Amino acid sequence: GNIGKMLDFYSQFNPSPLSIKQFIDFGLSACERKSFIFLRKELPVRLANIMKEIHLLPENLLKMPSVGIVNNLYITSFEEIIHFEKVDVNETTLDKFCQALIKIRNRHTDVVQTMAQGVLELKESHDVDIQTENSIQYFLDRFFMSRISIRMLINQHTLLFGGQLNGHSRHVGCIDPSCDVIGVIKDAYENARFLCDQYYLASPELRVKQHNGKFEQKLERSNEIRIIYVPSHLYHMLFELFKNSMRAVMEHHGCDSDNYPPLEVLLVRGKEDICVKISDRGGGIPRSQTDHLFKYMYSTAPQPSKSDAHTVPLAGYGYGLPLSRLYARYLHGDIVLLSCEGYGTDAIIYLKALSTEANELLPIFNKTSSKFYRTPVPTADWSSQCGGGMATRQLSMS
Ligand code: W6P
Repeated sequence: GNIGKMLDFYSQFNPSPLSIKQFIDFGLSACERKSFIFLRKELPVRLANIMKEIHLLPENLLKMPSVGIVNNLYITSFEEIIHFEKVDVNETTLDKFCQALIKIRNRHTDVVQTMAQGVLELKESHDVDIQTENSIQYFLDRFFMSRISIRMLINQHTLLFGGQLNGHSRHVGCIDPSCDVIGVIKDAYENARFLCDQYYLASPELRVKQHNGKFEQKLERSNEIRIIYVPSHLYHMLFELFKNSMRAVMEHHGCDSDNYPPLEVLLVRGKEDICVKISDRGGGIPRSQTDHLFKYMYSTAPQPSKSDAHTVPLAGYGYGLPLSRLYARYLHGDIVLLSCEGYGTDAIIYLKALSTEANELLPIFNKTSSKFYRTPVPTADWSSQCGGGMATRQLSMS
């Protein structure tokens, strides 16, 4: 049908990744018309690229009701945006466009949960082989990354031009050009600690150290570490990692202990990287488990019961760690876990120190994309005796 043709058309184009510097420049020159012209093409391109990929999912997953729901949301939103393809640009159009974006953002609020539900539906109805699991991992990383990027574009446009301008704030849309990293660390810690106290009636303390390599080299006048970043993304990563560390410490030391080892955070600014290392003495995890913590299929816990009103669905689904890593990777950073089993775990957030290197990382669809969904599990070319021990662990406090 017509929608199919439009999808074919827009999926031919590669998404245009922006750098954080471009986001800022766009925001400061603040031309709503320019933003509109860019987005009415770029949003359909990003939507079409990922919608094409939905159809490459393993057939069994594609048939799950929740995946159908998500697919329909995307179709509706795609259609709403391409309505703006050939309209003349006046005040009314710009206002309608803003309203449409807000409606689309609200429509897609629960997509992560719905997708997680789809994965559960698959697990409950089929045996999932390794190849299917790999395809799902590959897809969800790309799908959620696409979603992060689309929401970023929508947020920037609606915050800059949606009427409620906040002239007093230094923020440019959702970007803080002088983001106080220590401030975000303390904020995320306090909120994770609040949950931890509710759950365990105690919580580990926080110790923070910072080292500004650029200050040391006299490249900066202040040793305060401020970066150009999206504070909400940084908060999301830190909050998730703090919850995991706190949980590990509380479980490892028993709730009747009155002396929990503190969480130690080291914040470092180098020439190229900003590192935030969170060290816990929560007993660590076996090396064989660390990669699994980022897998959607391992972390998908059974649906929290409706009676358990305190359960936060996302935490219950356990997509916190893989999503946090995507937030880091979105602007070419990363999250790495290093554990010493029997002692504790270091979680490191890497961010780009230079706003010129902090470009969006976007999945692109092309006609060879399907090969990634058909790639067989490679045959072993190293000897091995061990099978896959697959203990599932629910990591997030909910
Ligand atoms: C653990 C397991 C984990 C995951 C992520 C972050 C910190 C920690 N600590 O024991």
